[in-house]
Amino acid sequence: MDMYQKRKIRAEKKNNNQEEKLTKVVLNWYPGHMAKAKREIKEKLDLIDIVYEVIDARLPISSRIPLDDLIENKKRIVVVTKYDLCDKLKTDKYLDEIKKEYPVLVYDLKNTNQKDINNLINLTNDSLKEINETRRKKGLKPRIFRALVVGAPNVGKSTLINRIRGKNVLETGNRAGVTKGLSWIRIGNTIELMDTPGILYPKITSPEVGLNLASFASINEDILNKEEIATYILEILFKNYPDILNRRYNLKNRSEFSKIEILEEIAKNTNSYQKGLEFDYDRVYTIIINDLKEGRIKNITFD
Ligand SMILES: Nc1nc2c(ncn2[C@@H]2O[C@H](COP(=O)(O)OP(=O)(O)OP(=O)(O)O)[C@@H](O)[C@H]2O)c(=O)[nH]1
Ligand SMILES: [Mg+2]
Repeated sequence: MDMYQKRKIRAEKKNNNQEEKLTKVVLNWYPGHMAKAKREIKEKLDLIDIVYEVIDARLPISSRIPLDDLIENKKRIVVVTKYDLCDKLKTDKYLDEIKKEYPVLVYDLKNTNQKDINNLINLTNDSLKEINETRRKKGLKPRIFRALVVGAPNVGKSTLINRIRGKNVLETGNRAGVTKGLSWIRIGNTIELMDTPGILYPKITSPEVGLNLASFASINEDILNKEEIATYILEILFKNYPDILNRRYNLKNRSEFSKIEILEEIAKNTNSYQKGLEFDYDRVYTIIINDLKEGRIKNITFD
């Protein structure tokens, strides 16, 4: 082995180690407000009749955070948001699995109508009707039902509540950690919903789950390495949705994935140059990440 080869291997090793470390950052992102939110949810659990588990249609596995410890055996409805952005064929297969355990409702929260909302309200009232039947038998007045809305960051929990309420009463935004505390929102005189901050596990066990959550802005972008996330997005699109990728960035068809080649082509086609003729890769990473986040790249499911 000559010196050049040795140096190349050493450089590759260093690169791999760096990537490993970066993924670890993603896997360990667990800000204080999440731990606090979980504690507060636990404290309020006695008040809760039913849980809306909110998941992102593009991540029907990765955006499902393990809830059993948190909500114990409360009744549950799985609410799937961003259905307008997913690969419906793929997502529906996963949803069929979830349906074996819980009722599932899908939403495009950018375009909801009253009928969609009523489906959730009626399902809630129906699932809980025994509560008021028992009360009636005891001569008590019916009481309001309380639902906890819970899920990973940025899946659309607050947007869902705004739609049900028919008014923008909660702050929303396309980034992780918009909601910081718990709040109750009253819907008519039958249901009260509790909005909660997005939560994750203290340690995400699979790098793939971490990268998937990061790709859809469920992990605060300040801590992310843009190159790592953008490369991951390109790899998944190349593998599963080559036509969508090629169309978005006017790429030529290729049979093998080449990060450098693809980044160069995107840089050219998006006019991403630094001073002179150097490509501005940082700009390319941002373009890719934002295109996915803002839904300009759609009909995709990453799980
Ligand atoms: N296209 C589309 N966008 C959606 C849908 N639901 C929510 N969004 C967008 O997703 C982003 C996140 O929504 P939020 O309601 O703030 O999410 P959240 O789960 O409350 O987030 P945190 O409070 O940070 O945990 C916003 O930009 C919403 O407009 C949907 O069904 N389709
Ligand atoms: Mg929120």
